[in-house]
Amino acid sequence: MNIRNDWKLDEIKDIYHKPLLDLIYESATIHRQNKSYAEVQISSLISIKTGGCKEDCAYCPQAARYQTDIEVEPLMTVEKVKARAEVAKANGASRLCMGAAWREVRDNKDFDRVLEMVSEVNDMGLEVCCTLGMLTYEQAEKLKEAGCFAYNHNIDTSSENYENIISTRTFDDRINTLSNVRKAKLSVCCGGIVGLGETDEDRVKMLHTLSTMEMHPDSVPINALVPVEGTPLENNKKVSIDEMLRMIATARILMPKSIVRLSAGRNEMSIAEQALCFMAGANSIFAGEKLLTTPNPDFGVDMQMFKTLGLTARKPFKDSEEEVLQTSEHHS
Ligand code: SAM
Ligand code: DTB
Ligand code: SF4
Repeated sequence: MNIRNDWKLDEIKDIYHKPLLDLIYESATIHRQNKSYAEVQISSLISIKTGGCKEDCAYCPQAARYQTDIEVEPLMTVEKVKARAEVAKANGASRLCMGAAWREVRDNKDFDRVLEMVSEVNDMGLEVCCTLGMLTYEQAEKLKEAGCFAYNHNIDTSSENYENIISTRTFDDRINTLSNVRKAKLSVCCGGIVGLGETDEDRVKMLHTLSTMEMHPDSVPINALVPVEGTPLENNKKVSIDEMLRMIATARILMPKSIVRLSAGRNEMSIAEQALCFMAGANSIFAGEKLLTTPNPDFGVDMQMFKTLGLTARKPFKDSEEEVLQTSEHHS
């Protein structure tokens, strides 16, 4: 399969604006060239440090400056994280993603504790992903050494729209952390949010940034905004299914080997709507009753959906020769 990093904005625009069923047919055709198109990777999220964040991301219930119902909680204990990881593993998750409401990682005792969590969860046979805010190269290396597999750091929207959503850091700060993550040979998880009030052009530009990276992100989460009371975006219009489908299908066509994750927003979607997303090329979800702070479908409900749709849960990369080959091919 030909992987391109030289997509032009106009090409992406043409793909994104195709008649919806033509677009889905095209992305589904590409998706089906991947042998394991019916396998869906399951990630489970834990908020290891909740609320009280210094940043002003307009969508985020964890930003200290907005009056939301979130209770600020200190960094979890390693024991508690392990217990949560056991539950996720028993429920079929192959990856555990630990999220912290931090602007950036500091070299202190808290980071040491996160490194211990990473190492313990890795020893349980789960792929570990972290999302902790900005990172230096040295910190990315430490995570890698501790057994971290992937790092999530979203660009969220187009570079042009970024300052309308976040003022406490820049788009380039984001890109800089992503390059530290890549350099430390962590798997890169990077995507964005639909429903922030962005235009179609912003969406196309965001996909352009992702698909023209020297190496495509290994996974691309597409989140629908979960509007939370007290945040500046609390009254934003609900993202419609055709908008999610356009994003997922275009991402699948542009980045054929990447995992495309149908991320936040599934709680508001029917099984039929999610089925279309899988058809269009989504091959990963966040499972478990909570995302970081907002509700998500229960494991049981998702397993029933998998059964109905004939989907299976993907094993951790490290358990599967085939997946290792596929990713190293992408990484070379
Ligand atoms: N603090 C770290 C950071 O911002 O990178 C890690 C955690 S942060 C909550 C991870 C991602 O969650 C954000 O980049 C954003 O894409 C997503 N997110 C946060 N709040 C959201 C919401 N209300 N709806 C959809 N996605 C959201
Ligand atoms: C991502 O792209 N989405 C996840 C994960 N990466 C960290 C987070 C979604 C958060 C939704 C709002 C909440 O639950 O707080
Ligand atoms: Fe903080 Fe991350 Fe929320 Fe922004 S998205 S306010 S950095 S927790």
